[in-house]
Amino acid sequence: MGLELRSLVDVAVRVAGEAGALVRSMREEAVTDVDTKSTVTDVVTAADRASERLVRSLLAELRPGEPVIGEEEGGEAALEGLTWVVDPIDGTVNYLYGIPHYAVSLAAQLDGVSVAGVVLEPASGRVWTAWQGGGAWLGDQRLAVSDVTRLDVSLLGYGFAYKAERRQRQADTWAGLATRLRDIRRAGAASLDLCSVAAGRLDAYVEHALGRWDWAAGGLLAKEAGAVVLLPGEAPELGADATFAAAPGIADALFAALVECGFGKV
Ligand code: LIP
Repeated sequence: MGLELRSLVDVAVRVAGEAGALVRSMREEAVTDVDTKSTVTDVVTAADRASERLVRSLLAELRPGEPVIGEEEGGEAALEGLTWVVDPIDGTVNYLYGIPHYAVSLAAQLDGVSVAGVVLEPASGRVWTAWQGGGAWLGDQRLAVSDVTRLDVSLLGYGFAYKAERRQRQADTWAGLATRLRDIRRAGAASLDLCSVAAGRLDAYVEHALGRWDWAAGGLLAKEAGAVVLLPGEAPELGADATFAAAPGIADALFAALVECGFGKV
């Protein structure tokens, strides 16, 4: 199986690489063709759509018959066998504003569990990869989570919901949490936040309301790098749609602090 998973990573890297090149090349035109989805701040550009179309077309050629779930065109997971999960641009708001912190995220899932994946940064060229049992990598550098053991010196990545009323409740939970941490970072791309946990650039990351495409590749990277990872539905105390990834030395303390500060009720 190891060889097969490695070959899935190679497919993902090739496909995400072509989509990333397209996204980077068409930004000037793409940001003039913007729509919104769930709220006026939840944007989708022509590049998001073009990237997903390209990913789907390439996968149909390279992996015929395997279903694809994508942020812009949806899709259903296969009842058996492999499903591909794509976020054609993760960090779309950053892309729109010209902030070079966005990614193409592509993962292969077996029965809904990620087994291989890539998070590719078109702006920097950085390629993050992982496969089940094969570790997490940035290029050819093997990744490991931080060895932090104290919450009060930990750096937490976070994301806010698009819906304003939920954002207010999320902000309210910080009243109790902010004084217990070193600091927070809100970078705007879930897949890259999870990669940062894998690389020890963040000690933990939490967010509500992510799509499968947001966490499918990054969650595998964080887990393969040694993080405690809880995906939506796995930590009801943090909320039914919470994603949690933390270095093992602070995972329990952070989980308890989040619950105590009402994170699970936002
Ligand atoms: C984004 C996530 C981010 C979250 C944003 C948005 P998108 O994904 O990566 O963590 O806070 O609200 O969901 O929409 O750019 O693919």
